[in-house]
Amino acid sequence: MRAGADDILLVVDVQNDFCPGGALAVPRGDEVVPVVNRLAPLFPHVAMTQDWHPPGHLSFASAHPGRKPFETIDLAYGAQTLWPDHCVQGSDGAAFHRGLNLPQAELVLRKGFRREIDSYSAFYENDRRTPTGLAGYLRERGFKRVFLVGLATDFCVHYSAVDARREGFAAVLVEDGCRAIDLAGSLADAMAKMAAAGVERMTSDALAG
Ligand code: VGL
Ligand code: ZN
Repeated sequence: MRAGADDILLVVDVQNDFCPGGALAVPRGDEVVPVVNRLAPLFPHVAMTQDWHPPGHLSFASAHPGRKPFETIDLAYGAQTLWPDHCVQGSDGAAFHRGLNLPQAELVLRKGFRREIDSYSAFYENDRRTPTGLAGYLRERGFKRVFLVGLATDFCVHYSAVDARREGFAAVLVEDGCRAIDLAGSLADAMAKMAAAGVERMTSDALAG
């Protein structure tokens, strides 16, 4: 399988805080870096997302006295998992992994910058209504299919893939280019929801071949 002119690689949240040693480390999250570096040159177009929270973001457990990371609370828009403080705007944790080699990336889309709303998806914030602008960008540029890699499979990659479908794009999860947090069955749940939404699955080897 070869990537064509209508295809774009979307590299989701490959940031220090999601890698070992980071504030919200995804197990073996750094292992996606060589996969992404190998894959990206096979695509004519590459875009990246960057989780980008202001201090005191409402997805942080620290913003809710008495609450702990990984608990769930109800916010105005529904259930929200609470996280350790992570990807604070301008911090080292919010920077891309230093091994990532993507000078050709055409777009860096920041998300989660509104204090009151989290944004797992690259397309919609967690109220599922506030758009980030990515769908319009991709449509205006004529892309038809989005290949997804990055962190974490069961959160930002999952929501982005499902929303790509919702916005009428074909979506392909490059499985070995992702790693999961896997909080209480969230990976199995994410895989089921992506399958139901028509997200295809592929390995990076199938793309390179
Ligand atoms: C993510 C939890 C909180 C992700 C971002 O990139 O998957 N997960 N913020
Ligand atoms: Zn976040």
